[in-house]
Amino acid sequence: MRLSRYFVPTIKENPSEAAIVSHRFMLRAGMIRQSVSGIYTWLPLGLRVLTKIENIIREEQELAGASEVRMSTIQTADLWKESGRYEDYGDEMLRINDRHGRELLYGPTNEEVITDLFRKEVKSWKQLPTLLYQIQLKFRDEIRPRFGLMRGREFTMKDAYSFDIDEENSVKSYYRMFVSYLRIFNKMGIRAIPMKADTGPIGGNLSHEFLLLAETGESEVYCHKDFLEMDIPDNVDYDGDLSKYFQEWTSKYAATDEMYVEEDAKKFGDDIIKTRGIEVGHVFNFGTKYSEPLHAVVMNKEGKEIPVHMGSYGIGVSRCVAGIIEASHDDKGIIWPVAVAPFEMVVLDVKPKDEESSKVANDIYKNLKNHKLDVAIDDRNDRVGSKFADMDLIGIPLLLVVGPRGLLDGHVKLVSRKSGNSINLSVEEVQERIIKAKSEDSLQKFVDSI
Ligand code: 5CA
Repeated sequence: MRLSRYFVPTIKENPSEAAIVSHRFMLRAGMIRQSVSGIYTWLPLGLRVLTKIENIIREEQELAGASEVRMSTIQTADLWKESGRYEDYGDEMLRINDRHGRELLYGPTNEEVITDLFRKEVKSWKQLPTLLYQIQLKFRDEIRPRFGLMRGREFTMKDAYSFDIDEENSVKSYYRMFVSYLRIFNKMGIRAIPMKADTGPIGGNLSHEFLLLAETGESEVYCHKDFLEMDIPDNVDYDGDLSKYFQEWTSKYAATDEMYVEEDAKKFGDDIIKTRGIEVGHVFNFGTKYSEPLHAVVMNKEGKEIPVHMGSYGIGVSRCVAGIIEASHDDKGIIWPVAVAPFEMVVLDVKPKDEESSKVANDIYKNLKNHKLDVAIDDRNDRVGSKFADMDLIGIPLLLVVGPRGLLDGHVKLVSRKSGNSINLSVEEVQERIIKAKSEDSLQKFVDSI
């Protein structure tokens, strides 16, 4: 990508409407713009991050045995009347009438629609377990949309739904998703800690929220400090026994203030830290809460019709973008983890008007692109100081500075956004090292080593 032809409307001043860091930087870095209160347009840079997060989720959900679907955003009110949630959901639900006066709504969540699909398609225990997920827009008419994407009205959610023959098997599906979530957040470059949670309007009695610790979080949390260092499940056999991971990650104390019980936390003494967190995911196991009223039944082995046991599993995809920024920034701008950065690296052409150095910059850019690097070239004819400031703001992990002065000495300069450190390398060596790191899938390690 050539930044001279790219749409990156960066802003120098702090926008007055933004109360938290992530909102401020997303506006300033030209990632999003508000269209109406709590509703946003994604600009190219922001959309790149969102898409990368979505793809990490896809990869890991498929590994865990879930299949992707896409339901409609508009739903019929009839299903919600059948489940008994239509009135309960209140003003957060955006209700719409079509030209025939039929009652529709913009989906705030999808338990009813997926259960309707399931009951029409699945009839026998032999077809279980069924695990479906989607990545899709939701609408909740929040009374106070705030903090940009953190609490929007329209937002992107990953929602998954599990269907099992009995309680025991549905808990197994719950563990699958639980483990998958630990891996998903880790891949995004953040640590989200599972905490005992209240179930709210979704219902059920087994539920965990995944919280990213950050001072700006909406929830107060109490968390054992060991969770900050605990190993993420690796080489997971999703058909094996996953309860060991669940036990490990719930063995010590972690709870949001709604669920906090002082006596339970006290056992861990000073190891409990009190801080704030951002809820980036929430998983629920709610048995037959929807399958009974909606009559989602299957034939069991004995030939008897029984309601299926269900769970639902959400990730606030757009909220993750904001959450990552809250967890990773400095006063100059965002510091993206490589896995979700809009570009892994930018070649900064210091003087696009200098034919010789500009050619070197362009050759490096093309070569790295051919080697599958997600690289852009900053070939804009701006002052170099303002280009550097933009790159710091946008938060590209690796910046390769190519200018006539360095080339005279035979080198280009590689800068890590995270540490601010830089190394001078020859044109050949810099490309070799980056290509090697990319091919070994160790770009983040490489960045951290600078
Ligand atoms: N049906 C279940 C799970 S699929 C459900 O809707 N769960 S939820 O209500 O907890 O939402 C799932 C995730 O969406 C939350 O953990 C949160 O990260 C995100 N989320 C919820 N409301 C908003 C909002 N207004 N703006 C941005 N993200 C939100």
